[in-house]
Amino acid sequence: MIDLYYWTTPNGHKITIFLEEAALPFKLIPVNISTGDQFKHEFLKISPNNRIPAIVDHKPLEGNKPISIFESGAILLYLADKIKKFIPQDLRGRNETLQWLFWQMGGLGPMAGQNHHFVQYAPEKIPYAMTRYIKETSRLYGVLNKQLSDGRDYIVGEYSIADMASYPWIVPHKRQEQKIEEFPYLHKWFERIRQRPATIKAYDVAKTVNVAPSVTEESKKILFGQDSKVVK
Ligand SMILES: N[C@@H](CCC(=O)N[C@@H](CS)C(=O)NCC(=O)O)C(=O)O
Repeated sequence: MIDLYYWTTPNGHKITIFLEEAALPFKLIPVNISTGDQFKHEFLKISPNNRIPAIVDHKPLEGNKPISIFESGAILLYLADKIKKFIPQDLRGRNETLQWLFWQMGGLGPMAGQNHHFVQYAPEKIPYAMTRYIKETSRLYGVLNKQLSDGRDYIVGEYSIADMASYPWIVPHKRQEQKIEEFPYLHKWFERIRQRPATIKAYDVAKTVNVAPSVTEESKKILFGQDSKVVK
């Protein structure tokens, strides 16, 4: 059994998408990041960066001791390696998948995250910051659109953890001030993933965990006022 420490955000959705695709049984443990659950001592032992998602696998392939993993990219890779699915098994396919997974982790995720921050949440409208991240998000959409432009259905051909990592960060395309129809290959890819039964199930799970998702003034203080004291 896998314990999933989860909240209903793009990085959380990555893992429910994987687990639903793989039909792996899991126990969902909500970590409400709007109320500060991510700073609890027990959670920090599993996720020292005070961020969701994290997992504990009670039945790893090696040994009897449970293994805990934080960072969504590391979790996706661990799970894909465990079941030998959603990552090609040949050298070239595996490395292509890792490049796009790292592209999401180091590029699309953080840049779209800053876009969300400055466009939706920052208390002041800072035109330079907003333009910077809207444009950078657009550039990254362009990169993904080009990768998909040779007629392939998914980022590395077959459906993989690179797609599962990227899709949840394209879901808020309107809030990111992107016109998805201007990226035709990306748009078709997005619809293809949106309609997969496992994707639908993963987003249905989210609705049961967080019935009224909203970022309040109180939660903004928790989410955006952190310094090193929160992990002491
Ligand atoms: N690089 C990390 C980022 C995780 C992350 O930023 N998680 C957010 C939700 S999407 C979170 O837990 N935020 C809690 C906080 O900011 O205190 C990953 O991919 O796992």
